[in-house]
Amino acid sequence: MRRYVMTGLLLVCVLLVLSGCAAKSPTASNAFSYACAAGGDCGVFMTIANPNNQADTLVAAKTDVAGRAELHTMVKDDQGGMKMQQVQNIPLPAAGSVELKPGSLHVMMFGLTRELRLGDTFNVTLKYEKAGEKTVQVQVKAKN
Ligand SMILES: [Cu+2]
Repeated sequence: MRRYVMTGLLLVCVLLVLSGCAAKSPTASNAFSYACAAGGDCGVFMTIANPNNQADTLVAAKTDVAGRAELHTMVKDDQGGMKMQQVQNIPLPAAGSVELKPGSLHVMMFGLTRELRLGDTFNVTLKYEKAGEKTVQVQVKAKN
């Protein structure tokens, strides 16, 4: 009897440890870009949900279809318009989500190595401070 109780307790402990330690990765969904010419620059947008009760941070992005990728946001310029500005990282709140969307935060790809046509898909690898690297598939959509 005592053995079963001990085994049961052990199992509960293992489950607690697993649920506490096996932090889930942030997940990016609805990743999209617009059609872009080869050699051009192109923004990538998506929603990133962080299911963990610990904050994480998106620190970098890279892709095979561009020379390099940066994290960007949009800020007001001196003329009252908007301009893109590089950010060092994008914070992901605990149990929250961040939307990368036109006119706001985005992943910026510079020097496309190929044309991105409507309906194409390509991969972008996101690097999180805690969760490490995760690859997301991006769909090339029409601008509405
Ligand atoms: Cu940009």
